[in-house]
Amino acid sequence: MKKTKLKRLAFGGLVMTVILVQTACKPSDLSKENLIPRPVSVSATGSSFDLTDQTDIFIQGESVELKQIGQYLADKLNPSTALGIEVKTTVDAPVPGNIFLSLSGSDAELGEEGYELTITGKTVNLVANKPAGLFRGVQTIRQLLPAKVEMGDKQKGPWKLATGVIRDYPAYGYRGSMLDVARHFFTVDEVKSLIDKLAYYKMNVLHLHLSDDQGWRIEIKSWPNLTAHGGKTEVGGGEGGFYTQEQYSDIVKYAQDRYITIVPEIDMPGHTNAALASYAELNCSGKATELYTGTEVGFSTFCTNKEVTYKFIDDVIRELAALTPGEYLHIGGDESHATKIEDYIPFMNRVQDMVIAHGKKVLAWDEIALATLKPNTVVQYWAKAENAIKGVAQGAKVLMSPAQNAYLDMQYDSTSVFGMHWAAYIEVDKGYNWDPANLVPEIKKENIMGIEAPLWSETISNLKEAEYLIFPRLSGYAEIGWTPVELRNWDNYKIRLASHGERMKAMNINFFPSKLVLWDSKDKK
Ligand code: IFG
Repeated sequence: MKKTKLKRLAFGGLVMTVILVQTACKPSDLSKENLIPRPVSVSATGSSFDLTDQTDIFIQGESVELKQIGQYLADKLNPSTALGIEVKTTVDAPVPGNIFLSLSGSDAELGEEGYELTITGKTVNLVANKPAGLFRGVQTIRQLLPAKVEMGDKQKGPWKLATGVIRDYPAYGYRGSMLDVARHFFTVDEVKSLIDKLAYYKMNVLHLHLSDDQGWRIEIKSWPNLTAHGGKTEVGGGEGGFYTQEQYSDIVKYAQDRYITIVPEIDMPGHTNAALASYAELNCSGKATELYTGTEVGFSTFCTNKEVTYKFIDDVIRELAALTPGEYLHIGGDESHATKIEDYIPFMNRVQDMVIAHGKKVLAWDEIALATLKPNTVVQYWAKAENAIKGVAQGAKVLMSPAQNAYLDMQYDSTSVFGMHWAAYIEVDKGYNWDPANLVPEIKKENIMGIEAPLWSETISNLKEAEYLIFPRLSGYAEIGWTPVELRNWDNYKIRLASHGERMKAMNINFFPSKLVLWDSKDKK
């Protein structure tokens, strides 16, 4: 073979080798990772840390809480990586090649939920002021690994983390969603599955709409017929269901272990037919109503001028407060079209006092601003800005859930199978492209407690149908609640969202494949 040909072959082989070496240890770029919510600051140093079968998670000290967070991460990584990552304790930084979780009280800017993640070729160091911050940082670590890390069975590596430093903390302290378990009942496992996904996107509240015209879903021991009778059905006439107090406490703990607070809602004085059907004395007529399986609203009301009504409500609030570690109880107050305003106002004033007497703060839909708001009552803006503005005028904070931007039961477009469109069609871009602090001029950032995206369940009846409405819009609301508005824009977000299609698939989420997003067809990493 002529020398020149041999030389050409050798050169070709050399080129191939260089390309292979390059690709294999292609320096990664932390600033190009598709994190949602987008972090406050990312600085890349251009190399990578390899998770190997020698990698473990070390926590500083013996804290049970930190061990739980370390174990949570190990349990998320081991099924797909099969690296057998263990949680170990240490008094100081571990040997290189490991992940290290520690608390420092000294970084005020990070606040309660912020974290600093420093990744070098040798170590992964996650620091926060509080355990909640470590837990939020753990979600970032998950998202820095290839999407297949979320698979439940062994996947091919390598498992690399791009190196650099991420400093991150949320814009708002209340970042949540709501699940209406009254129109259609959702099982404990379905609620836990939703909690897992809220955690992945750093959300920290799940509001459970536990009672309405079509169903009462939480056991109240002093009024057992509420669930025995009022929990028997649901929209469309299905078998309904309810949570025993033990099951509700199981949900609360599952959420708490993920640094998510449950906010329970007992809607009143309207949206109360399930209770009125369960106890005749709660009706002004003294006669129990029939169970209702339709989807009309505004036709029911507690009898606001009977003392037994307030005895009932106090018993409900007492039992629910005892089961709820979170600081808020939600008392509804929406669409009380069957309650005269002159009865509604004293009713809502009196119920606020009951909630406070049981050691909780009040959350309620924006109509409550027509009453006299107690000092810590928060107004949840859903329909009428003028109500929320009245709330601000009374010195209340506002929880932003504007139906035309944030109602997850709104159809994406006119072809959507599930949902309604009385407020708007909300495609993924419309759900993302708004700023709570600039939506209503009279509601400024300092008046806003946070954001919540409610899912009403008139048109859905199981988790897969719920996921179709919740995702991918939820990650947009999570970013609105977490990321500074100056770092948010649709053109940047939709690229990051495109890579989350693979992540949502890996997590078996039945998301709506919006045509506005060029979904990654395979796991690019
Ligand atoms: N408004 C009602 C909900 C539900 C919703 C459906 C609120 C606060 C319409 N009240 O939203 O019960 O029916 O989109």
